[in-house]
Amino acid sequence: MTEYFPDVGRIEYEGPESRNPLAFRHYNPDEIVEGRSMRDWLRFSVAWWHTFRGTGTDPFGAPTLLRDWNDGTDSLDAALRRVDVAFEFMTKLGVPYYCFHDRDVAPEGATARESAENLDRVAARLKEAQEETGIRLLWGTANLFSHPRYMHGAATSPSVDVYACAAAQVRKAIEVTHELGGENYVFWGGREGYMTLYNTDMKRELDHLARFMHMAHDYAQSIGFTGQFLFEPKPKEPTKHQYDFDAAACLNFMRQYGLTDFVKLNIETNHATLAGHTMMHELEYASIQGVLGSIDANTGDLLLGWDTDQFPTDIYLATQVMLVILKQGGIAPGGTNFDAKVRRESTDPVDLFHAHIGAMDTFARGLKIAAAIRADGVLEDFVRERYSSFDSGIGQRVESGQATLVELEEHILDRSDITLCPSGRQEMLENIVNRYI
Ligand code: XLS
Ligand code: NI
Ligand code: NI
Repeated sequence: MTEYFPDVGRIEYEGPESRNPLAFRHYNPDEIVEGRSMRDWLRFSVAWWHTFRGTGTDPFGAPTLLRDWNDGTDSLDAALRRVDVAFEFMTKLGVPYYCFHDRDVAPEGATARESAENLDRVAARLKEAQEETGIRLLWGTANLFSHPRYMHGAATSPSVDVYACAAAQVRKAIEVTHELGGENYVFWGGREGYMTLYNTDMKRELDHLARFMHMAHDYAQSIGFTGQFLFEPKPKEPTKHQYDFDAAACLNFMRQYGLTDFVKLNIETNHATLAGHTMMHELEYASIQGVLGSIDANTGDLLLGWDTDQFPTDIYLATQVMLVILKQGGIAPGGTNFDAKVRRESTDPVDLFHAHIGAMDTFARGLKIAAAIRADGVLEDFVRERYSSFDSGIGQRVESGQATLVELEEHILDRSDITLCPSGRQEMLENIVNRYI
């Protein structure tokens, strides 16, 4: 069998002192943290589209990532060959999961029927490769944004024919995800939004999108797919305003249309920052409402205002992510999917290894640091103390719903000793977190 990465062997854990760039210094899959292995906390996944289909094009330039396995055609042969490439890569990396869009793994045909047949051919090969390697599918999804027919959206298209094309694609993608034992199914509304309200019936578009998701769930149930549905927020790009703007907008939509019983959120770092939030904010917001389902781990660039999808290397960021995930008790059946691409100047296949190794080590460090912070209880104790006036007396009556405005007024009416509450101690807490980094 052809080897596509002949110069790279299995990536091993060598510990923090290692100077081997093709080894893990922190990700030690069997190491136990808070009673669970790193592998199980982190549930890493490789994104098929970026890693095996990425070409390095940008709006100004042609492909720079010229891979042996991408012959420039979108043939079925190339698609089948890519399965070998991917499973060699993922096996050497030691990653337990992968994710794909239907069109990443198999070529689009002239009709929906032909596309479905192509997908079946590749799925059969994916299934074999999964069985040979033990690598599993974290989630599948459908690409409802690349084809020109989706220029006005897919489940929010003004054309019912286009809506039906999207339905056919999603039906098939769910079926294949199910066949491959996928643990989740993702909706990212690539063009589910608008460019101008002058031509848009927002109410009808939102109604149609919700109907679409209900139909997807009905279909999933009819074939016995019990995986988790995930909705992925993103504020803009490609459209000017996406309906799935951020966690709050998604959750409001899910509640309005009765979707919360079967849909959770897949939160992506670069999308959080594009929406003007931190990743930690989005995760915490989703988690406290019981809808944090999975993460797309990447990062944006401080100076670039678009979705640069870079590999995460920031230890503070990973620590903040893992603080929320540990507090939630884990993220399964979701995982940590590297929805990230190497820069177009990183032209060698080995750069794909460097990128993933760095990202996995960054998250492993984030996990260890977050666990250490939690073990000492430094943040938790401070926060608990900060709200302790609500633990008893009238504070407790507020929380249990017994207190009234009149009673609260009486509580302070004649008092002149109301202080500027205790200090928030932000700088001290930042210094404490730095002790653990
Ligand atoms: C694009 C999205 C996409 C989804 C899957 O910005 O992040 O990659 O994760 O369709
Ligand atoms: Ni994503
Ligand atoms: Ni993205």
